[in-house]
Amino acid sequence: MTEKNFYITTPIYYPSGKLHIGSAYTTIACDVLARYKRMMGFDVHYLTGLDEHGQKIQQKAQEAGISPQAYVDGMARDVKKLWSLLDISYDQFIRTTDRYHEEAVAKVFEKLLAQGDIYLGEYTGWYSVSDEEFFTESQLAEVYRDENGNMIGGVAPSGHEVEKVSEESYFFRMSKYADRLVAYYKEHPEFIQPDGRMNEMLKNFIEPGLEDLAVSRTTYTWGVKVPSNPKHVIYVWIDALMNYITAIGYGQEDQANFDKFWPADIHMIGKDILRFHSIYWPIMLMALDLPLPKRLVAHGWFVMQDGKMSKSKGNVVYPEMLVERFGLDPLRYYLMRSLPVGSDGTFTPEDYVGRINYELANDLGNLLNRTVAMINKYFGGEVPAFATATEFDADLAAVVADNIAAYHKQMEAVDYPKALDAVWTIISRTNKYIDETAPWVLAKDEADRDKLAAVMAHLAASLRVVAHLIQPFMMETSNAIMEQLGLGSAFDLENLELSGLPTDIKVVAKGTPIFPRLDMEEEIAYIKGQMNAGKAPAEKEWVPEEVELTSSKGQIKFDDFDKVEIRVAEVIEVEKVEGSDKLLRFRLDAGDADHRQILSGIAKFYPNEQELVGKKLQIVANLKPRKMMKKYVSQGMILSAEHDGKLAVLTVDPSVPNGAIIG
Ligand code: ME8
Repeated sequence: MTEKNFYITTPIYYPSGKLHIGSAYTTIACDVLARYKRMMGFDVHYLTGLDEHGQKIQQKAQEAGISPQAYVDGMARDVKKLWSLLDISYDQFIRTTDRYHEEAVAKVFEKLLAQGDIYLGEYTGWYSVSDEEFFTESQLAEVYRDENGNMIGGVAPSGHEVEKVSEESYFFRMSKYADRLVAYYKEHPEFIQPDGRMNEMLKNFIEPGLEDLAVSRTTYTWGVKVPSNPKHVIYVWIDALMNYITAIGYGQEDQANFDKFWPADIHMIGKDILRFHSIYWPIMLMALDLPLPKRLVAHGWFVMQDGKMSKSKGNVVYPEMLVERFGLDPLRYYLMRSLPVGSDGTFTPEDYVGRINYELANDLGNLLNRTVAMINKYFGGEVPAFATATEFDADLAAVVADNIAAYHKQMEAVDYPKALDAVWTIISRTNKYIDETAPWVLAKDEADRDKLAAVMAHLAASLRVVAHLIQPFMMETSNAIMEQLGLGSAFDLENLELSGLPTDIKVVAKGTPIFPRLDMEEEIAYIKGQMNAGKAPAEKEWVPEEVELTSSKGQIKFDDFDKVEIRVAEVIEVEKVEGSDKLLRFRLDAGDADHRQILSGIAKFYPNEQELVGKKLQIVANLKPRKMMKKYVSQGMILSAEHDGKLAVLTVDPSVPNGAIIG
């Protein structure tokens, strides 16, 4: 007996920004397949994770003013939170900063070096930090030249600028494996899907001659170091691709999962990263003498009507907003139904709300409502046993059977729009069946009682089929349908048939709508408003929500901080306070009508206090005045920093006017 194991992976995401609905697509798409395969009796291993090394992450962390590790830790928490919101049923979450992964990557690199697949050389080329990718001149979307025609820069296809990089680098002998790769493509035409993409890879990258790939960098440090030459950091793509095997134990003591699950059944990826997965990754595996993954599925992108999603355009849609407003199922449904295999899909708020109203609330929701209501009305809630009695039954049964088969075929092909089309064909046919059989007419005549019973059974049976088929896509809706039909959670997708309706079931006494009808205009306006709210790029710039910043006090909200008024104040006079060896009494010009007085306990740090006269200090200006030493009112607080037993008042540049607000 062949083992029914199934290993599916998403790309590991760069934790370099908040994930939008486009980036969430791949992960939901894999989740659907993982759930489908589990229902079909497979032992599934679903891997996802984060690609945490590289220059881009190092830069992002720097911008956020925190260490790369703190940055990626925060991001990993945020991403896991999002996957939990989207109910992603992953079995494993790998982070390339996980120790086991780093160790295995270093080990493999040394192995490839020792066997001569990797060698040391000199690299000069054009590098895009944002893409973490080198480009040849011909691969660039735009090339900048000086007046003599020499290339001085350019723009990658992604729109990011490239910079010239010249450094000592290790190279991978990709060229050595080119013929073997081409032969593999020929023997395995199913290796890259959708069709056509394999040719694209051959034409654009392999036939022009596969260049050796620079696989180390010396210009940054955030990555896995080459053990025998630690000034080199392993190129982030080599590091990242290896996650698919290190996650399941390759190069480690316990290889049980590797033996069980490798080669992967599917690497699901976006079209932009197909080159890495279809050329470099197979070659790395060949060099390691490992079998290649069975299938690469490269999907298109979600774009907006005005092009790619981008914060500066103000057209980015975040999954959290859609889930909060409309629930999870519509989002999963919309994304899986709207992206045709192999091409890009356009997200529009109109389409989003439209699909909820027409396909989910009308087609599916109404069918359930009517069915539950009629079974209650005509049979006291008890679902009649499945039987054939009307002239329309056979056609309904045929349509259901055909579309169950079509559904399975499309699920295997990872063509979700077509799989869902098959389900909606069943739904429409069933709605039509209600019109054809007109149960309200049958109910009038006792002689038609058997027919009426058969119609009710067919409706329940058809909805049961639908609940099964949508389960991998919309868990909550599927469960709700089963619940309302009185079927609990007795799923059996493997043996699904219309006639498989269990006997002795009872629908709920009162069905609840699974999708409320939406006010189209209002909801479209809502989504558009939320998209525009993200327009100001600075405001939406991502900082991990939960980074552990060092602070001796608890966190406060911005509003709390905003209550404090800090101002520039010039020292006009200062003197020691009689009877206290701690206090100094200041007269300050803080832009008020009159000078103000502040007492500050810093005397022992400024034995020669007169040196402070004329300095511009920072004071808390709106602190409630308080009486000190019984006779002096202190009207604020002077800010200072204490460190290693020393103290310094905080000064500002003399050019800043007295009273200027600091914030
Ligand atoms: O590429 N529509 O990570 P990533 C659909 N770290 N898919 C989209 C999309 C959109 N608008 N935007 C992004 C990386 N994606 C590497 C992977 S794997 C060893 C290393 C998809 O965070 C994109 O195509 O840039 C890719 O599949 C995934 O999101 C992660 O992209």
